[in-house]
Order: sequence, then structure tokens, then C-alpha cells
Amino acid sequence: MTATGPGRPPRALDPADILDIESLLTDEERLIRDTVRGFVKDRVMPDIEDWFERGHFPKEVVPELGKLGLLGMHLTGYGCAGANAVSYGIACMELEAGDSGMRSAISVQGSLSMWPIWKYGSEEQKREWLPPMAAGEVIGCFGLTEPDFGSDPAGMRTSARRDGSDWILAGTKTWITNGGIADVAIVWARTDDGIQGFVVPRQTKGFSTRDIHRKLSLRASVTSELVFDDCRLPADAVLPGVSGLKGPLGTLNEARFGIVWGVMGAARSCYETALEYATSRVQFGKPIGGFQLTQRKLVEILVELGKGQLLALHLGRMKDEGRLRPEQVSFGKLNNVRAALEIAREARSILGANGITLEYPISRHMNNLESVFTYEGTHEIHTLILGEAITGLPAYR
Ligand code: TGC
Ligand code: FAD
Repeated sequence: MTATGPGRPPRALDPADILDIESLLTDEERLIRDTVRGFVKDRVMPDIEDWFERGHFPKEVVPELGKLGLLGMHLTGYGCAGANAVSYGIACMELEAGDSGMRSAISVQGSLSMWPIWKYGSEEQKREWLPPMAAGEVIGCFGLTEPDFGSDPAGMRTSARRDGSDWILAGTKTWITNGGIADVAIVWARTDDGIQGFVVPRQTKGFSTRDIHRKLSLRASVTSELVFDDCRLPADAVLPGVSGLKGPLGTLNEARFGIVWGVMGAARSCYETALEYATSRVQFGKPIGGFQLTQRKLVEILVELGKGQLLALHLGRMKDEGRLRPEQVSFGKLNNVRAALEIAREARSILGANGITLEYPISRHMNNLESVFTYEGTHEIHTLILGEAITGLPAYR
């Protein structure tokens, strides 16, 4: 079979890109895709099963991601690459084709830690923190969720009160990606002027972390509790450019956008694995891909994958044009995470018993995607965001 297009020579139909989405990318975007894909192949794939099994995040990978220009890559200045949003999305997709933990690493560093400094920080804060964070020499984390306030961060108890010109930060954050290995935390706390963001260096007296163990999902990623026991911070620890919940929620738009793309990488990995398996595994005297029921599964996966990839690209182009709205990001997160999970479950069934092992990536992706379904706004919260967008009626409370 061949694909033709206006002014393009026919070329073989690629089962991994049947819609020829490749042709919608610029040369630079393709270069970034190939570079990150190569990194994942050489640096992540040989060890990911072991990291996942041991519950280990390879911290030494972070400066390597920095060298590739992937940390804060869609930010400008201060050592950041200044790539477009689509390129950032593509990097997320390629990293998550390896493992969601790898994509989480750049989401948390670039979107959740660097972006609020870049957007809401003072010039001094930007100069101090962004260059080493872009290089991966300094690891950041983002503390919004608390033990009693997950979907509803407006209720947070963590507080920062004035003591002279200093701040005293007190409270607990939990489920914080990279908390245990972070050199700096962006912490959202209640103040007399509403919710504000604070830049909290690791060595701050009274700041401690405890890692969360026995996770069955995102095992190749550190998740931690952050405890602030009356931490004294200087006046200039606050991010001066924002107050109110719109600070952390505005930050989340950036990372949620990356997820829209990232999960399509995990889904693609499941599809490619299932397709290869279906054409080689023989039962009843022929490859299982030759049975109509298996073909239906593969085709359903293919169609959902293609739709999700096109949606990600559409939202990416809108973001690059400066007209992407938060509700549209919710549309993408809602659809693409759900689609990726369904793809993983369907692909797993094609592998039969082999599908439940770590020898193949599918169950690992499936377990990771359960976290992605929940973090950065649960599936239900994004449903309610869209429900409000179309009815004008908020239904959260
Ligand atoms: P609401 O009254 O709607 O809004 C408060 C203020 O915020 C503004 N706002 C936004 N601004 C920018 N972007 C958005 N997406 C925004 N959504 C709301 C809003 O305009 C308002 O501004 P103002 O000026 O009027 O004050 O707030 P609400 O309390 O009713 O809550 C709404 C809700 C439920 C949608 C919100 O709380 C929410 O999104 N909850 C989910 C929490 C969440 O996503 N947490 C994620 C934690 S971080 C994480 O999971 C990282 S995982 C890391 C990894 O990748 O490893
Ligand atoms: P809850 O808010 O208690 O929700 C439980 C269930 O109730 C969900 O199904 C939810 O959708 C539903 N629900 C809640 N409210 C409503 C409603 N109004 N209507 C209908 N259903 C509702 N947080 C950070 O701040 N920083 C991080 O780096 C970070 N990393 C994470 C990494 C991992 C691996 C995980 C699992 C989580 C991480 N989180 C992080 C926390 C994550 O953002 C929260 O888990 C998420 O926001 C949901 O909060 P919760 O778990 O407390 O669930």
C-alpha cells in the first residue's frame, strides 16, 4: 500500500503513523523527536524494567536531559531552549514512550518548577534559579497537594505568615514528584494576601522530606511528602508576580499540556508492542493477528491513537498561536489519558499472559497511566471543568 499527497511522492503506509502525522511536523520538530527517541532507546530502555522493579529514579539522567535542552525547553532566556509548544509536547511523548516517570521528570522540572519562576518570579529569582535548573544541576519540585486537600487545593492549610520582613512557612504537602531529590521546592501556601508561591531551598531549616514507598505505579519516579516545620524564609522567597489560586492553577496548564502529548507516547509503545506480538505469536496454526477479533482490537487502538495524536498536535499549534485556553487543555487531558489507558488494557489482552510481565512494557505503562489519570487534575475534575465551560454552571461543590 502507498500513501500519496499533493506534491509528494507515494511512500509506504507506516503502521506507526497511518495518518502521516509526520508530514504535519516541521524539520526542527522532527529533529527533536528523533533526538529524544534516540535518547530513550539508548539511555532509558536498557534499564527501565530494572528501575521500575526496584522503585528507582535515576537522578543522574536529569543533567543529561538538561544537556539535550529538554528542561524548561519551551521557556525563553535564562539558559532555556526557547522551543515551541509542539516541540515540548513531542519531547513529552517520546519520553513517556519510555516511561511516564521520565516524562514526569521534565513536566515537574520545566512546567511545574521553572515555569512559575519564569512567569511569576522576580528578575533575581529567575537569574538565580533558572539557568542551573535548565542544566539539570538543580532539581525542582512543586508542592500543591496536601493530605486533606487534593482536588480541592483552595482549602489548603499550609500557611506563610510574616515575622518582620521574613516569612514563616508551616504545613505539609504530599504526593510530590521528585520531593525527596529536589534541591528547591515551589510551595503554595495561604497568606494574609491569599495563596502565594514560595521558593524554598532544600537546606532551609525545618524543611524535611519523606519518600512514599510501595507504589504500584510510577515506580521509576520519586514521590514524597514535604514537611515545613516553621521554616524561616527571607522576604524575597515569595514569587511576587501572582497571588490567589490562579498561581498554581495557571502553572498546571503547562504541565497538563505536556500530559496530553506524553500519554500518547505510552499508548504508542503499547500499540507497537501488541502489533509486533500479534504478527509473531502463533495459535491455532496462524499468527493471532490473523484472527478478526485481534485485528479489531489493533484497529480500535490505531484509531484512538491517531485521534489522540491529532488532538495533541491541534492543541499544540493553538498554544503556539497563543490562543489555547485551560478548558481546551482539560479536553485533551481527559480524552488522551482515558484513551491511553484503554489502549494499554486492550494491548495487554493481545499479549495474553506475557502481557502482565515486566518483559513487555504494557503493564508498566498501564500502571503508570493510573497515576496520570489522577494527577494534574483527576479525570473527574477535568470532566467538571468542561461541564462548567459548556453549561456555565460550576459543579465542584
Ligand atoms: P476557581 O474559583 O475556579 O479558580 C480560582 C482562581 O483560579 C483561576 N483559575 C485558573 N487560572 C489559570 N488556569 C486555570 N486552569 C485556572 N482555573 C482556575 C480562576 O479564574 C480564579 O481566578 P480569580 O482571579 O478569580 O481568583 O477555583 P476552585 O477552588 O473552584 O477550583 C477549581 C478546580 C477544581 C478546577 C481546581 O481546584 C483544580 O483544578 N483542582 C485540581 C487540582 C490539581 O490539578 N492538582 C494537581 C497537583 S500537581 C500534580 O498533580 C503534579 S503531578 C506531577 C507529575 O507530572 O509527576
Ligand atoms: P481526591 O481529591 O481525594 O479525590 C478522590 C476521588 O474523588 C477522585 O476520583 C476524584 O476525582 C473524586 N472527586 C474529588 N472531588 C470531586 C468532585 N467535586 N466531584 C466528583 N468527584 C470528585 N501533587 C502535587 O502538588 N505535586 C506533585 O508533584 C504531585 N505528583 C504526584 C505524583 C503521583 C504519582 C500522584 C499519584 C499524585 C501526585 N500529586 C502531586 C497529587 C495529585 O495531584 C492528587 O493526587 C490529585 O490532585 C487528586 O487528589 P487526591 O489524590 O487527594 O484525591
